[in-house]
Amino acid sequence: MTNTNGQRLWDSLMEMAKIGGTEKGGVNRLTGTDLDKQSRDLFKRWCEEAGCTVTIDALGNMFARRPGKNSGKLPVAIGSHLDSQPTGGKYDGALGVLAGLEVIRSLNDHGIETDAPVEVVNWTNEEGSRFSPPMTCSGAYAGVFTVDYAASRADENGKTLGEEIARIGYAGPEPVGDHKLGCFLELHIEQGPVLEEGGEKAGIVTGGQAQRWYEVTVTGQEAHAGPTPMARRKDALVAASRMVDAVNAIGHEFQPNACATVGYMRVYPNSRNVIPGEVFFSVDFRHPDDETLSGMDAALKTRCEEIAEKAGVSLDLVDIWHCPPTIFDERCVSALRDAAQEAKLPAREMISGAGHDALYVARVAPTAMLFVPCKDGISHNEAEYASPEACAAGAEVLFGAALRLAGRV
Ligand code: HGY
Ligand code: MN
Ligand code: MN
Repeated sequence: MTNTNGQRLWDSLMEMAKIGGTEKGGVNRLTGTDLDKQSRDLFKRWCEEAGCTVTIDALGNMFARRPGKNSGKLPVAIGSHLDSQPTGGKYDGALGVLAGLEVIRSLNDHGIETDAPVEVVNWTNEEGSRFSPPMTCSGAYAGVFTVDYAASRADENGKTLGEEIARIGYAGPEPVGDHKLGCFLELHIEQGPVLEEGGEKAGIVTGGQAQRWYEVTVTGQEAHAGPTPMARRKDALVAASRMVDAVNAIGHEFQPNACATVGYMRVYPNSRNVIPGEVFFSVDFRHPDDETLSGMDAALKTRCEEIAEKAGVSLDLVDIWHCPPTIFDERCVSALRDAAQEAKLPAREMISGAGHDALYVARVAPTAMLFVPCKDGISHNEAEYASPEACAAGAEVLFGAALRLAGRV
């Protein structure tokens, strides 16, 4: 017998996944789009149907509060994000938000009054796909970014996060950061293979690794693909390709644990018979240790400068984001660990390879995360899958941990 209703959670997940659903079974629900609005509207309706009061801050962060006996206490918050990657999966973010709602629904089912209020949170723009960097609005909430910086982040068409959140009607009245939380729990699929390979059903997440993001612009010279001799070319794409190879080499050289990715590239003018004059691309570096990440940073800059010099192109390499390693709060970690034990789930402790809103919320409130396994560890892919049992187990552990932290009257 469980406290939570796994079938209801699964039904809500599948209902939410219809918003921005893709042919391959994933979701494409980018921040500030009409689909983002639809997902927010649905979430808000469900929360209000569950008796919650929903407040929204100026960047669209949504807080759905279930009252506790002691309204003066700061809430136990549970949440994640409803925005997705362009070829995202049904579970990344949505599971954390809807499992939080399931905890609320289950507290209602059992007529449980908690001492502290319990809240469900949807953070704006966790993915950083349309508007970089990621975790922008939980970052602004935590004071890592100014609200103006977050609102000013523009997509490739020049539209800003602030304009788009206002356009969809989710620029709320609450000042960002004013909505204080007693603690924050985030359930997420692991997005890697560790739990599935280890046979565990729960990951008690004790922290997150460090990250650095860069934007690189390589400028050569457009010229005709026919009459221009090879020796006279300033081919921005050839130089950028060597830099991409250098990024990958750095990832392999800084093992164990380093991750290095170029996920986004624009070639200009992108015409078949023109030697590319300009290439813009992203770099995503990660490592659990900040010192080692700094070593990767230095290697990137040295090698890209050497490649540019040799190719006769110019280089503009900009550090756009650094998120140092995060250590989560022991009391929140223990609540999750004990609740997993109570639910008789085989669990392991681990740190998060992916970034999550929890990494920033941890700056201003005691925070911890819970992972559940996803099939083949695949995520940021339309094939992303977590079983109904894994999702239900995650909600059950969240319920137990939230009750421990909020207190039962
Ligand atoms: O990039 C990340 O790790 C997260 O999915 N935004
Ligand atoms: Mn996520
Ligand atoms: Mn993600």
